[in-house]
Amino acid sequence: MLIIGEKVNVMSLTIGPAMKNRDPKPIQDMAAAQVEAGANALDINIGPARKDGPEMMEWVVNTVQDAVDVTLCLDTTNAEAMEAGLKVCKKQPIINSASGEPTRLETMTSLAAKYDAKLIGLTMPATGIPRDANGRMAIAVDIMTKMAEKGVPLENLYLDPLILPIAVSQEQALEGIEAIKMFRQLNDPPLKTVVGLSNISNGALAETKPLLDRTYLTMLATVGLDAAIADPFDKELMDTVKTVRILRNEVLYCHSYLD
Ligand code: THG
Repeated sequence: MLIIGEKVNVMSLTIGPAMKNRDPKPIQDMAAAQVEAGANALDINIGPARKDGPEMMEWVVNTVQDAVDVTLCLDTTNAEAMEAGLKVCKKQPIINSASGEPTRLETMTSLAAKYDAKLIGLTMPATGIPRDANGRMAIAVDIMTKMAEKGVPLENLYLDPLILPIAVSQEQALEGIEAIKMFRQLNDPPLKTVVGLSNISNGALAETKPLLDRTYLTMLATVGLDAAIADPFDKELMDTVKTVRILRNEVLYCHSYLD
């Protein structure tokens, strides 16, 4: 199970202004602290960045790379900004993300081919949100087909069911689990899967958020989830991740496996 730290995010009250003012310190501190806390990769979320997207993404990627040496997951719908970031990544990057929307699917899969990047395929239709696991599967197949057309190896694809908040659409939590099961069956060896874990607790009370996140992670782990965009500063979540790695036989057990 791979953990992609979610905290370098333009929505954050410390990171947003630092991105705008090109102030490296808060961004580098946030990157280093997440890696220290156990993140294996970092999501770099600059939002839609309509104004100076390419220049902003290039600067943020270089800033983060000066502080840490992990895989970067570039999170923007702005194609020019995505390409500017991909150009300067030192390690094989992850494009976050393509969706079922035809222009975005075409552009992001082309970029994955051009830069030998991994790609998160968000199984979100051109309009609205996916209704159930079957709706998500149809988009997953579209994304897979486009990947094959561009010659991107399927092992570079992570399918994302798009997790919705439990407080808003309670019936969708199990559809997300079902989608992970079904995505894996699309190929042999199984396709890889990822979720934005904290989507599940978005809008819930602060005291229940951590419990919602780590219980859902455990349920997703049971059906084979490969990666999660998550909060590495949630200590109990990270202990759960370590325990999942032991129970799935990904890491050799020893009594002090939490240390
Ligand atoms: N799939 C993919 N990418 C994604 C998501 C996904 N990127 C964005 C998002 N979902 C995951 N990233 C974040 C980043 C930051 C926060 C949440 C998700 C965040 N949340 C507030 C916090 O922690 O304080 C709380 C928000 C609230 O509950 O009000 O900062 O699904 N491919």
